[in-house]
Amino acid sequence: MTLRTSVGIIGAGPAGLFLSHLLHRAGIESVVLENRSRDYVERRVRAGVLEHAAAGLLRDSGAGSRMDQEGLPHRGVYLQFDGSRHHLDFVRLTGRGIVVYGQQEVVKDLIDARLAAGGEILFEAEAHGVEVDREGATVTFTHGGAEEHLDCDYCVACDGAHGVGRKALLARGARSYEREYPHAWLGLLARTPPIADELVYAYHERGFALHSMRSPDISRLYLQVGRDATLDEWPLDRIWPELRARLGEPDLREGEVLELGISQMSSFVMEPMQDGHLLVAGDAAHIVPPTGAKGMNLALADVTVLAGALADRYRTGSTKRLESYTTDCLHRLWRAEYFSTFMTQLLHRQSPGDMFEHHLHLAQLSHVTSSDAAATALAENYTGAATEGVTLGV
Ligand code: RFL
Ligand code: PHB
Repeated sequence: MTLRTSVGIIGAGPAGLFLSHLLHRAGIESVVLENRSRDYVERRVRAGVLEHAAAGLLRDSGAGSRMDQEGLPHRGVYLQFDGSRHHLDFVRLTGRGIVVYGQQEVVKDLIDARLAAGGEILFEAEAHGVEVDREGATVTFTHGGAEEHLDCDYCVACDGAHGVGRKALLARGARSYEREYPHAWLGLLARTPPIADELVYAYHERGFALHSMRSPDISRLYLQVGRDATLDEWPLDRIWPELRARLGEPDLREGEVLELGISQMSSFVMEPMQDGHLLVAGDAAHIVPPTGAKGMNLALADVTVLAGALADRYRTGSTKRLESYTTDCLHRLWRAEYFSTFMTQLLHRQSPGDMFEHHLHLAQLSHVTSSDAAATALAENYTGAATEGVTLGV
């Protein structure tokens, strides 16, 4: 069977769903293909921090009402090192804060909004390849055991770092600038009350730890582990004492573990992010290490830019903004890469036992927490690097 739509979107993560939502607002039809089930994508635990403007994009697009009720507005974060916790007050430093709201909640809200508006999302529909010509694109996918085709004017691949969109662009000559890190993050979601009112980024001689949260009784906790670490090496009776030690919280209460996993850290930026009628957005176009909390924000910002360009194309016939999509995004992307690398370097142990490195970390952290200039630079990036200058055009 062959389906036909204006914009074919691969991937029902924040990028693909928000794009479909924005296109609908602009009166442009789209179909979303997602290889997982609805239940799976709504439960997948990932990011948790929305920049001030990313929260504004969701709100202004009409998809932010649950975020406004249940999201946790934070003024800043804590940086912890050498046995003390220092608050960075982003609102005082920059006039804007962040909203802590789980990515899977954003995904649920966007799925609800699309389905309520009659939008088409095909779950368990796996894209295999994209053919592009001068007129449009065709996505081949499997759905319900049958091979099908989606013909569209434009294909936007929002299918993550391992999807078909990135592969197709690389095969067509796009470059990918890449970096691997010697660390990974072990993450757990646990039914235990948060230890602090805002996020705690903790640098410790034993390695980095992050305390985040989802609600007054659910915490999201992370530990720096080695790149090749496995869950077998990290049973819960090793994880909890390690969290207590690195977070300096001897009373951190063990709670039911709702999710546990290890994710490796890497960076890449694709250039260009488009070739004719094929475009990529979100993690399909770039990956950042999670320390800067930028990935979901970048995904929402990319597709906001793209939706504006597509709206122009359908309204006026002009492809000018579509053609400049990559250049309109790159500055923001590299700034987010730079900041995420900076945060990773600032907070992670490179060579355990290297006391020179340890003292450099302490010096850098005490500068950031004692100088308003250094703190403001961090706060500007934390609250705005991914979405700076991006406004809702549709
Ligand atoms: P997604 O969310 O990966 O969605 C891609 C979708 O495409 C589907 N797919 C396919 N569908 C059909 N056919 C195929 N062949 C397909 N191949 C793949 C997938 O099933 C999926 O549903 O990408 P998107 O939309 O670009 O969104 C990006 C974000 O998910 C990602 O950047 C963030 O989660 C990164 N991130 C964070 N970002 C933040 O902004 N703030 C944070 O606090 C934050 N913390 C994190 C993070 C990522 C983490 N991990 C797991 C790497 C913390 C962690 C631990
Ligand atoms: C999260 O809440 O999952 C989270 C917060 C901040 C980060 C990464 C992840 O830098």
